Amino acid sequence: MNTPMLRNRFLRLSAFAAALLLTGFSALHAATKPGKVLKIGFAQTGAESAWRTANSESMKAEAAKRGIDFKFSDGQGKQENQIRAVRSFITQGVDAIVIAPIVATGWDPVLREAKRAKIPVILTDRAIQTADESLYVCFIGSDFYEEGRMAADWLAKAVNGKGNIVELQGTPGSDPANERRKAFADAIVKHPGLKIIDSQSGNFERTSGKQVIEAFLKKHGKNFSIVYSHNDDMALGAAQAIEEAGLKPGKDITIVSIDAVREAVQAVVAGRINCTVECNPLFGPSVFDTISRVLSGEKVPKKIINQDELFDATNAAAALPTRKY
Ligand code: GZL
Repeated sequence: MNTPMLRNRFLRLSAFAAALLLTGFSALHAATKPGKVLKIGFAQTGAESAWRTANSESMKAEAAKRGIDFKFSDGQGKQENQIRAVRSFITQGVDAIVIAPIVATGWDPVLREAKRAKIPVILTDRAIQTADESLYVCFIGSDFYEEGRMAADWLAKAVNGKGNIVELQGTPGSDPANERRKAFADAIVKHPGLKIIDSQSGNFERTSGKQVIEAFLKKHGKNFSIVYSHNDDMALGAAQAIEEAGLKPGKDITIVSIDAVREAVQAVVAGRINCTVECNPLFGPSVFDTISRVLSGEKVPKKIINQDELFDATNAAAALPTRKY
């Protein structure tokens, strides 16, 4: 092939590469063109708890405020519903997909479909287990391991490192249940007087939390003096079961929980729950800010962690008036 032919081929290839590059960028930037209405799909886990209600409201309110065409899907507690919703968002050609993955595994296939469709995926609230971190842009949520550690450290001090514990676990296979269980167990190793004598899932739901503690009271009688609950809805159910058994929650049985929803902070003030570690659900603004950055081609951190604090008898009353959820 002589030089002019080579030169023409090189020029044609360069023009093709440039067109590809410009098309890629323009697709991203087109999503943020002034006046363009963003289309965002959100696959929510369900409506299992007060925390979830606050989280959904935060996302919906922020989307409305920003004039976003927001496609909200309630997974009703089933991963297959969430996966179906993500596939529908891909078919609709949304600009970005947000997922609160109900469980941590089984996401790679549908995330690969989103990647092939060049639709960025943001994970919120709960993380996933995957070998391919390129399948999602970033995770926005709390550090569940830290929450479990904070709960255990608070408890060890409150009961002088002694007592039998029953544990109310969250949704089996979910990131918060996995991390909160592991963190708490890791933290109480330092206190041989603290022992988890039983553990069962209440699926983050109030009724189930009550039923599990009713069963534990029958099975263990007075052989436990502490309930560690992975969320407030189950802790409030536990407090009810303890009362119906003629005991005083917060006094006869210490209750340590996580979420810091309003009703639980009120229960801390009333002395029915002893401590709740915050897990802030109000990250709608942070999610949509992050999506705007991503669609503008900006690099964002792989993890954006919300800060959480702890409420007990020393600070719950003062915090209550300004609690936003
Ligand atoms: C935590 C969230 C958990 C809450 C529960 O980010 O996934 O799910 O702790 C909720 O209340 O049901």
